[in-house]
Amino acid sequence: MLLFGSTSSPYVRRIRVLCHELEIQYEFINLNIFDEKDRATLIELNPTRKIPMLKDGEQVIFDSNIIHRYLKHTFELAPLNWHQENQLTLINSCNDSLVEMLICQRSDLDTKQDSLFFNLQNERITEVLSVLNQQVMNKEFNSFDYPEISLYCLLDWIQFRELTDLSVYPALMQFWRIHQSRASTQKNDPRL
Ligand SMILES: N[C@@H](CCC(=O)N[C@@H](CS)C(=O)NCC(=O)O)C(=O)O
Repeated sequence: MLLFGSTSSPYVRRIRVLCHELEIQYEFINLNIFDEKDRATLIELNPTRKIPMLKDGEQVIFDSNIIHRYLKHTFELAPLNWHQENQLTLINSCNDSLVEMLICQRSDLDTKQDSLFFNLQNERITEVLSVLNQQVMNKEFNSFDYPEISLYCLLDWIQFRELTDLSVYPALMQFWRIHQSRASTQKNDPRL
């Protein structure tokens, strides 16, 4: 299996951490999606033009969440329950908004301005992080399955890119610190 992605993407990293935890072998193809040659590879394989994607023989799977489902199905592992699916939706919504905001910043837009698009993203990010903080306090992220892995990758990416102040979410900070020492997260640290 080939996993196409970058070392910094939190969506790609989820799959790398998951494969490490489940001892699934794969080859990592590191793409810079803004480099002309690598972008041609991206476009050829994935019309959504987003990473990650997985190639297993002739089958190409787009989107980290579908790759997760594909791997669980292929290796006959238990799917997520509905509560975990909702946790994943929370994490994805916050992650997507932060990606959009980062792209706006890189497009030299003033993301601090009082406008509908930025206000909606900021509201979502703040609200979801506080719900996730509460869920961590309630011990609802207690194993290290895909929702916990996705949460860790989101938090570590926020810290790495300095996207928002996590110190106001003490349970999230503690969760982030605890999982930093795992071999599966250390091995694909985007800072290395
Ligand atoms: N829902 C997708 C989101 C993937 C995503 O947004 N990836 C970002 C990198 S972190 C990307 O490829 N962005 C390129 C773009 O937006 O043009 C997934 O879970 O795989």
